[in-house]
Amino acid sequence: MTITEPPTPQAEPVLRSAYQQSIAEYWNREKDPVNIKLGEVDGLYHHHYGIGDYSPDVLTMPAAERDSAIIAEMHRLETAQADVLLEHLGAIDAADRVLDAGSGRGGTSFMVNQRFGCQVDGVSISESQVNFANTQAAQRGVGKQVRFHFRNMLDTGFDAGSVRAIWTNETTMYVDLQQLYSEFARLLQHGGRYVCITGCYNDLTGGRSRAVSQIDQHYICNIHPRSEYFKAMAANGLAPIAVTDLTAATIPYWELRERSSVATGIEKAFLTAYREGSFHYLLIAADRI
Ligand code: GPP
Ligand code: MG
Repeated sequence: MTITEPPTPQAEPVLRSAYQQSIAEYWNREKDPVNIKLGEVDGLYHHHYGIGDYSPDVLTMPAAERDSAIIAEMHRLETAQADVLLEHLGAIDAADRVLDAGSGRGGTSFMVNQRFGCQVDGVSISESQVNFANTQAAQRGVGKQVRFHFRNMLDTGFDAGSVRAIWTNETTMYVDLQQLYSEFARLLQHGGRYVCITGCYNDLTGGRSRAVSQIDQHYICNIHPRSEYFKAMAANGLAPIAVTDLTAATIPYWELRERSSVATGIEKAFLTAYREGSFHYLLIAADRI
């Protein structure tokens, strides 16, 4: 009797569902001035929001300077948000490897590499974002240290125990948290740190408010309730060490954004959701135990 080898299993496709394909299409097409013009301020392209007070002077500047001053101020607040995320990553050595899960155009990855000198891998299901971010890495001269991959954060293919830290900067609303944290638990070294900044809805107010549903619809995402984060972390060996409610700190960013030339129309929904208490802007840092 001859034993035939089973055929080599085909590598799983990066995009696993019609839903993931629609998200990839959205981000492959996205060239919104609210992200591009802000990124052009200093070459750090973010895909997250801002925190901290803005300088009221930008609103009373002469018309010719006003618009670019507001854009620079919004960019400063977005970079301040990423700085807070970095402060929660713990001790990272230059020899460490870290993962940006949902890396967008690379802004947070470059800041982490600049601060810690470590190797950063970013994953995104948008090939346009991956190409954009890799071009940025080459231009910045950090192409050997900061690499972006067309991979799915639910199944990165990276080795178990290979990363010291992982962060998700406003990306978890696109995925199932149990699946995500099961993958993170596999990737993180014992004692490795996970930092999440997210918008989540308030379990206490009972389900998704109208404003939260509008945000979901705008970005084709599924905002999770606050409680879901802690359940999924606990179930996957991630023990929270810090939880910071950034809601009050992000409201000025949205107020400024609403008055800017790059407003996208979603500003009112964020302001309503935050002010009525149906939605929180949360940072959670957790250790892999
Ligand atoms: C995108 O940032 C962030 C999301 C799509 C996730 C939604 C976030 C929540 C907190 C619910 P972006 O910078 O690409 O968005 P925009 O184009 O609106 O600035
Ligand atoms: Mg943006």
